[in-house]
Amino acid sequence: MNTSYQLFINGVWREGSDGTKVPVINPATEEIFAEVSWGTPEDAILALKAGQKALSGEWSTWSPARRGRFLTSVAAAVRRNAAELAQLLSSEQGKPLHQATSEVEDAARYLEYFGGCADKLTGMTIDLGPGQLDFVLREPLGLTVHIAPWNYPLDIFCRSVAPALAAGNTCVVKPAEEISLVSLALASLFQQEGIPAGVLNVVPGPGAVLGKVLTEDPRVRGIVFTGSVETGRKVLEAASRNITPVISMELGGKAASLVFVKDASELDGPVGGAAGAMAWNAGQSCGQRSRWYVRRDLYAPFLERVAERVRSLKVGPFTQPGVSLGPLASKKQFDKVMSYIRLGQSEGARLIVGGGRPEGLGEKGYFVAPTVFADCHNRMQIVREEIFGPVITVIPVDSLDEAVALANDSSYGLSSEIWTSDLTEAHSVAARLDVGHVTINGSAAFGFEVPFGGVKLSGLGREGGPEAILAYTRLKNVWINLNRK
Ligand code: TXE
Repeated sequence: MNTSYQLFINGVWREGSDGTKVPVINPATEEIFAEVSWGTPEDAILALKAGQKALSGEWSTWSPARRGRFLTSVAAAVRRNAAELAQLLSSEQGKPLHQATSEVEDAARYLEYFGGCADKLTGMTIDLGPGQLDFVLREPLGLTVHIAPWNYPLDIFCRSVAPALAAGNTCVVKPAEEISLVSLALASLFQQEGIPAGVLNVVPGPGAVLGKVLTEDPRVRGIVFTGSVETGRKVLEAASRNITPVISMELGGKAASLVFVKDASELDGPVGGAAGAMAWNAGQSCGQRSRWYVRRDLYAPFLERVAERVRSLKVGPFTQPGVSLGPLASKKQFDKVMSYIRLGQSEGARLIVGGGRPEGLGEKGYFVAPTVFADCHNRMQIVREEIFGPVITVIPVDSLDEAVALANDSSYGLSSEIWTSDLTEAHSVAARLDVGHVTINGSAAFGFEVPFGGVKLSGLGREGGPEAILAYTRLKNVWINLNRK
């Protein structure tokens, strides 16, 4: 495995201009296993200049079909290198290998999906009457900036870079401080497959410093951001300086799951869903079902079965076989989650299982045992705020109307779900949940082919699906006077 990583600017690998190198820590062992060069504001400007210059270089001669074929070839390269990418992702982010492998495949699918969209973009003509011809061109926005988080670094890189490149834009990517190696490894595959210099640039480094430079610059014609609400507000403020379009902002959530199956014999699905909400990415997912509103007659058996299932989850480093969940990605996230666990207890929630470090794993590693809080209510901070860890809250409810009202009583609105065998109930709840994404009888329907994004504080814009790529384009109207003498 490579142990020293550099910035990728204008097709060249380089150190940051002030020579800063930062150690990269394996969150399961707290040991340093690599180092990465960090960029400075000067490096960010170099990347922006390279991206802007590339717009009129060789890249502008590539047909949409060629851009599409290129992205497909990068997808194939990602698959050829899947084992290595997954190993790197697990090493720096902590998720078990099977989850890292699934994320690598997701990254390949985004590249493939938007590669396929590249030559399907069209403009239109508008009939204004005789003597005139009016047509509408669909053009790329230009230089785009992509600020990525650490929870799904490969997946989120590809879900915005792929449509941006498919539509003919150029990109500067700023990965999260904690997790940037996989983004750089991915960039090397783009390079290997022949991306022209400057079309894709990756600048790791301090978010507050680089993020400000990248989002305030007048050369930038589109910004994509995934991260916290607080930083999202800063990005919007910075973008307002030059009225730079914000293509999408995905700012997390506090997804609700409504358990309304017929009786306790149908609890397998929701119990598996609750365990999955804690195990997948150790709960560090924007769509994590963290609030469980359970019909009162199902409440006791649900809690009993979830506790039993959670006790069977194996927590540990990705190097151990059969691990269901790994450590949290960083010390910062570990401290945040542990403080919410303490808060939950002081708020009066009943701890059913978990509640601290798992036993038998020693003192090293940012491990948190899957934690279930029962007897919660909507005024508790653990129910209102995004914890972003393997913690769920469970709340008994007496009716579907009450469950929908409580689910919607949140400043977030990314996604939510219902478990039910009643089709009418399912449709009615889907219509009433104030979120961008609803699932019924399962949580897994996130994907490349479907629009994903939120309402309220969860953000704006949609990633994925056939319309997502349109947000990376702009319309230009052209009118011709056909009667010129
Ligand atoms: O987020 P930040 P953090 C939530 C989750 C998590 C919390 C904090 O609850 O616990 O946010 O995580 C860059 N201008 N989500 O501190 O700061 C930063 O370098 C521009 C949910 O990591 O928002 C990183 O690349 N960019 C979420 C990115 O913003 C700036 C995923 C996100 O970091 C910047 C991640 C600035 N001023 C966290 N300051 C989701 N939606 O899934 C920092 N950054």
